[in-house]
Amino acid sequence: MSLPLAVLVAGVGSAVVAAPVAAAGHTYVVSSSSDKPDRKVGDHFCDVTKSSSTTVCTLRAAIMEANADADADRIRFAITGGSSAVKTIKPASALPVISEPLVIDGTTQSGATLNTAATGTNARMRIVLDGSDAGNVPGLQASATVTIKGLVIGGFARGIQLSGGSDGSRILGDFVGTDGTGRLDRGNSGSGILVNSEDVRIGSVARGDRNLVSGNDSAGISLGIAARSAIIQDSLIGTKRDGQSALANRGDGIFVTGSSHHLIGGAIAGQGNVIRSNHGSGVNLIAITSPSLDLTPQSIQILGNSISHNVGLGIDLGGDGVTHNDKVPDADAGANRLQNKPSVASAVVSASNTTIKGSIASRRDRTYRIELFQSDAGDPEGRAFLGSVQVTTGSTGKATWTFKPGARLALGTVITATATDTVRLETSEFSPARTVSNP
Ligand SMILES: [Ca+2]
Ligand SMILES: [Ca+2]
Ligand SMILES: [Ca+2]
Ligand SMILES: [Ca+2]
Repeated sequence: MSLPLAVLVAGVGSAVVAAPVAAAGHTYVVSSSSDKPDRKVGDHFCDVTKSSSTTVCTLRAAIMEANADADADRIRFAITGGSSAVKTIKPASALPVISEPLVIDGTTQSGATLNTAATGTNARMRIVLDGSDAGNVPGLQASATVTIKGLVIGGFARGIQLSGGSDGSRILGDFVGTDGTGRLDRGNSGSGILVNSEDVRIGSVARGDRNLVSGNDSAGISLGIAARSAIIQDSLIGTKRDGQSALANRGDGIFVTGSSHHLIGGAIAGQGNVIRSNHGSGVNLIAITSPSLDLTPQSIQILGNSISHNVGLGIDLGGDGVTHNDKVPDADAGANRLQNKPSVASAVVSASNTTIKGSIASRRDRTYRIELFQSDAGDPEGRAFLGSVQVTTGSTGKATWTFKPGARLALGTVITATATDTVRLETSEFSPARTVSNP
């Protein structure tokens, strides 16, 4: 694509030229839940009929038109007919791979609303993509930058597949692997979401962007070997729409194979995910190594999440169960460089407050973010984020820390902690649990 000269010289007096962006394109409005193809691709007119007086635009036809030029297009929904407020699109075969920049926005359908709830999601979903007739194919697959918003996607091989070329894509306010109510299992037979591109964002601190990724037969979200710098925030992974009842993904909640520099959750309130009840681990980091290849996940921050009731570990570095700490200077190799976890030495209640004390032994002269969590008895993960403290190790590579939660914790509450290296941006597994006791 070439830009007009007027665009390139805009901003007279400045030597800086803005990065080229795809030209604003067309908006295609899906009016029918049928699956017919566009009748004449490339005329910027989404229509599946021969009639000159009637226009019928399907999702398949709209994607075909959007793919026909390099402009960044939008697909909106105004489907009429049928008795239900929820409109279900059942492709009879794979939809076209999205090959040009595109926004597909299911929240444009009448009656759809974004989540406003603090916990769970109360989003009203109105557009369902049902893969039960499509064969073993992905629901939406992209090789260009896409925003996929406000859609329910279930019953496919994978719900959403972001392949090479889809850098910068956004997955916001979607239900992947459930029905439109967010209560029933309509899992995709593989991962709910598979990412193999860079700078992909799944959810954000905005409540309306909260995704529900549950009921899938493999991982909820899989970050594959070609992924880099993904951000996964404020999404519900393994629960029903209430954010609590189990609707497990049968693999890990988040599965990272051989890719690096991701942020799962975040240090700002509202960025954490709920990762709960999955049949694998909550977050699992796996290296892919061979004599000619070293794809070991590094620089993966896991911050401020609620991780609980998963069958495996809350966080598993290496996919091999509990990884034990090595001695200072924590030089062992592996996923997240096998960052040592902190130790919680005591968690004691008085009449008015709770004091948690612990230690870390890792690299020398390094600052760590220690995150503290509250969990349920018998579940040494991190159900409720309590807060964090920063500590710096000296020349010994060791430091102690003290943390006082804002509220007094009940006797019997289980406390765990993680450590995140603030230079390498790598988070440990959860520490062994310590039960809150009397002094
Ligand atoms: Ca057309
Ligand atoms: Ca286009
Ligand atoms: Ca491990
Ligand atoms: Ca280690």
